[in-house]
Amino acid sequence: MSSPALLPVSSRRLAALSPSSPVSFYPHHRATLRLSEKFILLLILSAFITLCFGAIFFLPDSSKHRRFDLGLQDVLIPHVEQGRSAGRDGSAGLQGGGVMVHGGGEEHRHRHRDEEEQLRKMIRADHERALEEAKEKLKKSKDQIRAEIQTEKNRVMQDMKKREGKQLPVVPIPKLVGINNGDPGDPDTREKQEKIKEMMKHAWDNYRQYAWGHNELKPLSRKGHTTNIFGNSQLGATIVDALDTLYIMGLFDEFRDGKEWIEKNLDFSVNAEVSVFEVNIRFIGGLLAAYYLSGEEVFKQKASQLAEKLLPSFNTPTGIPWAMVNLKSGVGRNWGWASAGSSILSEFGTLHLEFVHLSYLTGDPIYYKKVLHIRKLLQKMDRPNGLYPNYLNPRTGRWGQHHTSVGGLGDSFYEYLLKAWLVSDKTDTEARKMYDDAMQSIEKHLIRKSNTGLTFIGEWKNGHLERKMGHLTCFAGGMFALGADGSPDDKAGHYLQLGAEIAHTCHQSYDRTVLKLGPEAFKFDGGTEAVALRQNEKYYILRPEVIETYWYMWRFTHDPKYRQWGWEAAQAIDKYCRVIGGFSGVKDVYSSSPTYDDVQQSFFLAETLKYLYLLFSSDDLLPLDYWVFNTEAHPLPVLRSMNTTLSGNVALQ
Ligand code: DMJ
Repeated sequence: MSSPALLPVSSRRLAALSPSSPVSFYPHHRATLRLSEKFILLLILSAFITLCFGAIFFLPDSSKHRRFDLGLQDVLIPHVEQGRSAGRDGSAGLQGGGVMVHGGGEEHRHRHRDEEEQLRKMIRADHERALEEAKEKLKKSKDQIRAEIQTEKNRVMQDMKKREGKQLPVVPIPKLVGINNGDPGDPDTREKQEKIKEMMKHAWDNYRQYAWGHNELKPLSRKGHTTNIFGNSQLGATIVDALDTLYIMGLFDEFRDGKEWIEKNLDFSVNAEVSVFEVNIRFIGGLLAAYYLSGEEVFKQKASQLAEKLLPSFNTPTGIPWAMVNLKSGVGRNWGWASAGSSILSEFGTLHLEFVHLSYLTGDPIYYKKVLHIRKLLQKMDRPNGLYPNYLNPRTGRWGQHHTSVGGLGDSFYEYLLKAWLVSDKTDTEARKMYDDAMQSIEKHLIRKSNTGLTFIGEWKNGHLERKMGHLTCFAGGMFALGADGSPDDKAGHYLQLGAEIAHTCHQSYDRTVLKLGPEAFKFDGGTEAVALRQNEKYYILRPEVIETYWYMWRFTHDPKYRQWGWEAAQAIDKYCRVIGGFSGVKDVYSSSPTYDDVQQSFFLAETLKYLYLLFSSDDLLPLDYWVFNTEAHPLPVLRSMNTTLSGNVALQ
């Protein structure tokens, strides 16, 4: 079939060009011929294209593996390289050096498939591991994220408040320091007062020289010291804790030095996990007291900056704060040693005074709401024998171990119930009622008389009374005296008497030692009365509680024995705890040649020396009608105008 379409191109061209050809006379016919030529060309072209596509799709594909490899190349290559190098040093690796090595033959293809399979498994395993890790991280950071969100919320709230230009309450500056700076009047007492001031200078000057900016001083090593309660960061705890004592004693140059350090160096945006309780009582309490005494704004600012940093610790399912919080991340947690992940009563229950003042000064109700929430929660809970156990789980809201103490782990919770009432100018009757109820149960279950008639406060542990009293418990003498006025059924005399009895017992714990300084804990078992038996309870670390009780008892009774007992303690401290580089705790108060612990605790300057100084001053220096001392002896004024806004019965909006 000689169809024109099948003529060779050259013949077709000739036919078209030849003048003698019949087609040249019939133009239409000529056009028809051209069209069929085009059609043939098109056919050839499409056949060619079809051939090409066929080749692409149907011919054996040598690049098939390559396309698969490329899809995972980013993931595969590191493994291949790994396989190669592993193979090189002879250790485990991919046989044949990995998938990128290709060869011919069935055997090779098999090996190739195995390697691929192996790689896929590795990749799957890697992905699963990465996924698990990511999940874990996500879980961990949830708390952190929540804390950060809360901190941010707080900041925004604060900013809004400021922008609203809300009128803050006028700060009441009650009689700050008394007439003639608390001059006691008689020369003998004045001399004692001066001696205490000299001891304060010795403690401060050495800290200033050897440990400036550190939390505490090591008076024998003459260098800085810190503990985990301050997150092991240098926050100048001694400076902040000592400020108001310096001010009260009229040591104004030292006070100015401290203020300057705070202005320039005290920064709470540090990656430090601190104790919420300790930082509250020492730093917030110390800064607020310094502010109220001196009127210097910087102290108020620093106190509220720190308070904001503590707020994330309340982000728990119950609102009971964690014991510790990281100042930077806001992540909180509890002490590892606390029963079943619990928070500690004396820690979450010792925030009220400072937080009420923070709300008062900043105009932000958040602080007050946080502590009021804790109280409301405690009120609702069942109490075994009417006693508050020391441990409470912040996740479940359930009590931990049933252990009750007016000493360590419980102490200042009771103190703050009473002081919440006092700081509210006695309008927070809810707090007073809780205090009175608690005291009733404590008297019934924990307070006993020893064989020789010493009144002591024991500890309730696992269903029985442990006849042991801690140095820390000795503060309770002062608390009973302070709470006597206003007690139910007109029992003021009874509580004042109870305070006197505790003061007497604690004095005995000092008097029965060689150094005339009290041990950390003492027993009332069999023939033992007010004496420590265990070696690890014989130390004295410059604690204030016994002297604190002497001072309250002095204020309420003016019985000269309290000044006498206080003077005995001051002399013993000066004799046995004073070293060239400051004051140190001692390890055994029953030994005539005691060894030192080499720590000058910040509370020695905040509390022990302050209470001693006040004991030898006139009553108009920080009168108790106007001031309430926080548990670290930082005086905060009674908020007389707060009765309608901050009493326990009125919820702040
Ligand atoms: C102080 O930090 C406070 O008094 C606290 O309440 C318990 N104890 C120490 C000093 O002993």
